[in-house]
Amino acid sequence: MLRYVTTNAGKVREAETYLADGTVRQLDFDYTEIQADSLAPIAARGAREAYREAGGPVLVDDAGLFIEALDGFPGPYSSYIENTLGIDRVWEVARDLENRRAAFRCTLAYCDGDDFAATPDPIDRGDRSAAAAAGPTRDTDGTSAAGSTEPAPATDGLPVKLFQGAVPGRIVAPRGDGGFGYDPIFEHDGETLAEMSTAAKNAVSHRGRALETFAEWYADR
Ligand code: ITT
Repeated sequence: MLRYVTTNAGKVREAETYLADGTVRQLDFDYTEIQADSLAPIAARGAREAYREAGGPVLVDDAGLFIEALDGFPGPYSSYIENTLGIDRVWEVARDLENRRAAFRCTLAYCDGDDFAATPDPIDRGDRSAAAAAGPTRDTDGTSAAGSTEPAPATDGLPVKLFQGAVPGRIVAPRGDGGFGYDPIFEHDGETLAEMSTAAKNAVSHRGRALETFAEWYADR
C-alpha cells in the first residue's frame, strides 16, 4: 500500500487517475515544510519524515506557483501566501506586471526505505547540500539535534526518488469553479486550470506530468 502524503484532498483527486484502485491511500500528515528556495529538498525531507510516520512506502507532493517577473515568488512559499494574502491579492499584485508569465511546478518524492537503481530521475540522498538546505537535523521527537551528540534518526540519508513536472501559463483575473488553490488565476492555453475538468487539467498540469512519470516507474517496482 502506497501512502499519498498530503492534507489537500484536491491533490488526491488528481492522483487517483494515475494510481490503480486500491494501491494508494491518502495519509493526511502535515510533515515539516522546511524553508528552501526550491521544492525538491522540501519534498525529500518530507518524504523521509512521512516514511518514519507511516513505516511503509510514501509519496510526498510539494507544489508551487512561480511568477517570472517576481523572481519565482511565491514558489515554495505558495501555501503560506495563499493562506495569508489569498489568491485575489496575488492577482492584484500580478495585474500591474507587464510580464504575467508564470509556471506551476510539482515535485513528487518517493521513499520506501530501499535504494534505487540509477535512472534519469534525480535521487536525493540527503547529502551535504540537501542537508544544508534542510537545516538542522531533527530527532524523532521533533527536537533539534543541531550541536547535540545524539545519533541522527535512522531515516536520515535514506534515498528519496524525485519526479518533477511543470506547466507554463500566465496569471489572470480569477475564472472558473473547478480545481483548488491558485487554479482560478492560472491560465494555460486560453483556459484557467479552474475552468478545466480534472482529466483536462491532468493532461497539461505540473502534477499530471510528475504523476505520469512516477506511475510508469512505480508499475515496474
Ligand atoms: P500539502 O502540503 O499537505 O500537500 P498544500 O495544499 O499545502 O498541501 P503544497 O504545499 O504543495 O500543498 O501547495 C502549495 C500551494 O500551492 C498551496 O497553496 C496549494 O493550494 C497550491 N497548489 C498546489 N497544487 C496546486 C494546483 O495543482 N493548482 C493550484 N494550486 C495548487
